[in-house]
Amino acid sequence: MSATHVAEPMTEAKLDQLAVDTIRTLSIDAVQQAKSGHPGTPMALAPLVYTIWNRVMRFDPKDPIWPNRDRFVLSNGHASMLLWSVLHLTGTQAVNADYERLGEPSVSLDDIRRFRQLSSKAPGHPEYHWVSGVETTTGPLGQGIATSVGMAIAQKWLAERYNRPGFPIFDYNIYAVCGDGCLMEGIGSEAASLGGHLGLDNLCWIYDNNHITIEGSTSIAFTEDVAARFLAYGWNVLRVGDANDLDRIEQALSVFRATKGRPTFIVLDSHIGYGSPHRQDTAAAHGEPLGEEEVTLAKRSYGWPEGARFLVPDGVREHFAAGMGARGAAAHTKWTALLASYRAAFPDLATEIDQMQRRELPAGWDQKLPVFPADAKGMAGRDASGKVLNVLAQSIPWLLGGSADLGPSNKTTLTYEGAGDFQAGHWAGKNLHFGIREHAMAAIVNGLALSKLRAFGATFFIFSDYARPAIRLSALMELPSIFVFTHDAMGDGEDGPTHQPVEHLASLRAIPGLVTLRPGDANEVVEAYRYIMQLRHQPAVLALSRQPLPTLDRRGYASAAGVARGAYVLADPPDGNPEVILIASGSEVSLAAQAHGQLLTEGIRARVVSMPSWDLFEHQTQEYRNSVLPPTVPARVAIEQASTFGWERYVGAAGRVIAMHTFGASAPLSELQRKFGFQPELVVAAVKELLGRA
Ligand SMILES: Cc1ncc(C[n+]2csc(CCOP(=O)(O)OP(=O)(O)O)c2C)c(N)n1
Ligand SMILES: [Mg+2]
Repeated sequence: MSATHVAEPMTEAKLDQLAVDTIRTLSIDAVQQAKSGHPGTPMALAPLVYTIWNRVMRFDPKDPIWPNRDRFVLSNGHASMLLWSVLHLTGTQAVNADYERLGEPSVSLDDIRRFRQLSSKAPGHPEYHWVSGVETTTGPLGQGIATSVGMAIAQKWLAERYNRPGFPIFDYNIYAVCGDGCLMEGIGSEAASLGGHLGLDNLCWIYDNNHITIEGSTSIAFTEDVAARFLAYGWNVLRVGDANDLDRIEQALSVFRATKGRPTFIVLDSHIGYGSPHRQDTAAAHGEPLGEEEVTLAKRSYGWPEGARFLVPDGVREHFAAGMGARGAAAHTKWTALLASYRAAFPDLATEIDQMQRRELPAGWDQKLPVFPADAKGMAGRDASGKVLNVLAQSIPWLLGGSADLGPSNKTTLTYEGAGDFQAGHWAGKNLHFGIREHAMAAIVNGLALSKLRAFGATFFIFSDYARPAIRLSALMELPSIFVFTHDAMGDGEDGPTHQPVEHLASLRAIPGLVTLRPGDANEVVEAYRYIMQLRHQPAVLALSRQPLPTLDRRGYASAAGVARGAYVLADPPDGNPEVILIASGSEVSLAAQAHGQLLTEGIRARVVSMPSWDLFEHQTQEYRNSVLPPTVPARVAIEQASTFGWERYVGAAGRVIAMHTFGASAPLSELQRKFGFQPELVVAAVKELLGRA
């Protein structure tokens, strides 16, 4: 008699467990191989991420940029192996920055083997511009959850503008996972407060309540009642007491989807390093490889083949294909058909959706941009900006934004008929009220940009510091976010040094890829916006004056179109052969122009270069740059109401920099200008001294 061994059939529950443990062991192996990374949180949260992805989320791995997909944000970005595992196991496909499908996996098993190595698609933290399927770059704690509020605002706005009865073109949800760090960070609180105020019921945060951060137990620094805090913010708060209970997690997620009028916060009690006998529930599980011995013990606890490395057992990929793969494909197919009939019924709206998705602009978007007449009294940069924004917001339906409670000062309020305020239930409004929350504002602007809207956020330039980490991420992500900063220098005089930016230009100019523009008059403001609106993969900062600046007579001066090149020759001596070059930005451009006139009368041949953007200028050809700043003219004076830092680059060792060495002072602007040297005669004196003609 012979017996044939029949393998036990795999039940759904067993496949679930196998998939969860595959995420765990891929994470463990990748960190061990790299000798660097964070194994503990993926080990704990594999069941959560598995449940969201395979049971709940509507996401088509074949098209990770399908506009109506649910969004998944891993705000505790150090647990990136969770994301690399599920992107790999679902077979998510790669797309490039031009939205073309590349016909290859977003994250291959080889990438995971090369976790944290050069050119691997499994880098240390989730990187939006680098790996398809990553919805936003995370790692700086708190940024992900704050950005998710922007994504939720975007969904509400898109649904309100584009959905029609029977046509739910945009009805997706946003899931964000966060840890203790995200909830300790101020930005997390700012964003949660605004999300609760707006009643964003398309937004679900899941809190990994493991009581562990790097220094040990949260009992050393974080003992508040987090759930009570979220109740107070107006969120629906749920608790799942066992992070391994897939059904309870799924149930909580379905409560979220049924909840109307407020966002959902799920407290998930978990054990960092779950399954590792010596590391579980310790800070050591957070950021160190387990070590070979402990890897073996952890695998033994999962019932995993102890010697296997990077094992994806038969049936796991198929299980994801049958779950998320099938659900996502069906939803996507249905949506594509829906969009086709929508296109027939609402062709104009469908065109808008197409253009927005490709980051294109509607035809004629810049036709109504103003041209400001010459005016010696002039106009403040912020006022010109307000006029331009009001034109652009009408010609570009998906341009929206707001201020951190400074709308009346920033002049960013959209005042045309029908612009409206964005509030709970008034989802079509184009004026966002961020409240006094600059950091969350900038992250939310990024979330809107990630959702393909064109968005701006505004505050005083001095408080760009409060937004800087999110501005930096916009550049890292290559997003066309727009930051409008007014009161760019000493123009608010009496407010004094607390309100006078000094080092901010230098610090923003230092961010790679960020376009920083400080226009010199109203027409330069127009040209700055014309340039910014055409950006598809770069963020921009505008530094605008509070006080009126003369609107230059462009019949006598060069056209403001030169703004697009970063710097241009505004004025030359009559024979075009300068012996000295004055370089200025913003409010100092008209000052340089005045000094230029005075110098000419004294027989000194000066050129004035308006330089609104170092970054744009650096991207011009050497030939163009030499034509603006000829190497044969070493006598140069830079004038800017900001830190001197960096101007040596353009004036050279022999040049002069009229700029700030201190934090300014509290006094009327005219007195400050005199005290700090921003007067035509002082510029003239500096030039004469430089030329040895004093
Ligand atoms: C803004 C910011 N500050 C500090 C860090 C460094 N850091 C990375 S993870 C971490 C601890 C996070 O603890 P928690 O969020 O509880 O994550 P867990 O260890 O539980 O996964 C810290 C301090 C960071 N990434 N971002
Ligand atoms: Mg923790």
